[in-house]
Amino acid sequence: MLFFLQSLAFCAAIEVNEKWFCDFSEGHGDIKGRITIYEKEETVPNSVNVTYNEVHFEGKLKSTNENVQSGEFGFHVHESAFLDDEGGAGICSTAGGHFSDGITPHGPKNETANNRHFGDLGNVEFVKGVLELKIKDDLLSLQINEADFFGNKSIVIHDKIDTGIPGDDLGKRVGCCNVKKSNGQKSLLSATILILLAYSLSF
Ligand SMILES: [Cu+2]
Ligand SMILES: [Zn+2]
Repeated sequence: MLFFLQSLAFCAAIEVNEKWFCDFSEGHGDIKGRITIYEKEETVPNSVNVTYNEVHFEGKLKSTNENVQSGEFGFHVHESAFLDDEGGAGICSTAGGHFSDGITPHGPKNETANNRHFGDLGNVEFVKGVLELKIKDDLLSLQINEADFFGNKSIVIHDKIDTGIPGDDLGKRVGCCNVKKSNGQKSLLSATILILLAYSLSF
């Protein structure tokens, strides 16, 4: 019985990672597919207990845009969730500008916090219209009390490479998705209950 409960708890705990998602199919653009987003604590190499959080973005996207087939294209977190009705201003226009503190300039992903927007995730690489996404970032956060929380914002893909140089043309917006919390919260709760149950039975 105990083993059964622990196995169950383990299965539920794996699901806990899938707390957020972003579905490009909601964005009316030329990019379709859904990505999973989760935050994970990492330990600084060669340290005993110095930790930092890293946000992971994973999934597979497909582009039907003729300009976005093979190559690198700008990928950013933008400041607002886009509206279903863009009001004729163009695909993903209501997503606003890049998510930032309003002070720092635009920059490449590998820059430090003071030299790029929170949302500057650089570029992603499509091959024949397919993006196998697997990136991580340590500036953004999924903790609601943090200044760099992006759980209520959007992700936008552009039809040009992002050089990281402020003022350079980022190209048109070809797809976007709104970051949303998945039902993973339920499994977090059930995992907690199962773990508690398993432990109480083991004593
Ligand atoms: Cu952008
Ligand atoms: Zn930017």
